[in-house]
Amino acid sequence: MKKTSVSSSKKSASANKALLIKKTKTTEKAKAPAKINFGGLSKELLLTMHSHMVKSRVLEERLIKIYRAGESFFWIGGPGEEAWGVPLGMLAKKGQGPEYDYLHLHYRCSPTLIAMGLDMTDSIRLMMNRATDPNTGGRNFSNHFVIPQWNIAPVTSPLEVQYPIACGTAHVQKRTGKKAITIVTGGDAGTAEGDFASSLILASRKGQELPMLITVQNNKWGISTCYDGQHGETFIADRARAFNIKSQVINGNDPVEVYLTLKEDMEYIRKTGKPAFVEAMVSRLYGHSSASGANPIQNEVDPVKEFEMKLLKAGLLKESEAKEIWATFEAEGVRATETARAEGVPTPESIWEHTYVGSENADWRKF
Ligand SMILES: Cc1ncc(C[n+]2csc(CCOP(=O)(O)OP(=O)(O)O)c2C)c(N)n1
Ligand SMILES: [Mg+2]
Repeated sequence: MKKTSVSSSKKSASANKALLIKKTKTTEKAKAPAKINFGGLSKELLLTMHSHMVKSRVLEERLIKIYRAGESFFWIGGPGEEAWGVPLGMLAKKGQGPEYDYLHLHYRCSPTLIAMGLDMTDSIRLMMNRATDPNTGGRNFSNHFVIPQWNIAPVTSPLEVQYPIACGTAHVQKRTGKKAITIVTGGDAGTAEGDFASSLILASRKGQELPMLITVQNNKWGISTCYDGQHGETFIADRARAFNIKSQVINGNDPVEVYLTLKEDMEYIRKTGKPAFVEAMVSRLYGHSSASGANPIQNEVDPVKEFEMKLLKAGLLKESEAKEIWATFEAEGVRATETARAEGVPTPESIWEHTYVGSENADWRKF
């Protein structure tokens, strides 16, 4: 009897212990970080990428709010290209002159510039056409940057002209021989322009190859024209392959894949002096521009949310930390808007500035 009782109390004690272990295991299991492959990138680098991506998204959504409030005429920008643009900006060798990388970007380049250190206020000054806009003195559209100190060539409204222009800076860099490269970005539809084909020829001539990272962000749309009806080739990257250019298609919504690809390609270009081509499949989260409504598009992958979810699941980021990151950038965006709002617009006479060196004879009425 005693034996039984001892054994039964032992049994219940061990059952309790088992229950406890099971409970702890279940709680631990719920909290246990998921094993996610981040390609060997450090936690610090992953969190920096995330922070830039959030900042860029918050900035773009602020620009859209400014447009909706009637405080600007037009919006076009980069929400949906954060996973592509941020690693690109982080990897570029920033500085002025041919010993640093040149960037010939297009109008969805805000993530790249945020990663390079762009101040939100300067983007908003451009959006609100303020005279204080350091890019154009308040004379151009949103996201049409030009930052000579960082080798950011002027973003052009005519599509694709940046590609052959980029061959020019790459040519100078080839002569300088300092392992600096030229980077060019653009959309899928624009590759129908002859300028794009010309750049592939100029970049790849045997013995005269150019140190260029040629890229296309394929969001499958050119305003309202879809990719499938417009392209005979399966991938745009296939066209680069025909010129013997190292070429690949990647998931531009995954910042880890983008970072690793670009790092490898940039090292290849710096080492060999030859071009490389990347086609990145990306999202277009708010449609083409304010001309098409700038409303969220539901069936597109949101690269910022996807990456944030992965970091949370892997235990590299806490829910509360993520909330704070978003809130901090929101507050920064509000302050930046208030600053820009209080500043003046360009004077009529300033239209003649920067037309010719020293503005001499710039006003045709004085000829
Ligand atoms: C030479 C030229 N042709 C047409 C236009 C009008 N336009 C502006 S954006 C755009 C669509 C571009 O699509 P894509 O190159 O895929 O870039 P995305 O806007 O999708 O990033 C067009 C046709 C232009 N700006 N320049
Ligand atoms: Mg497109």
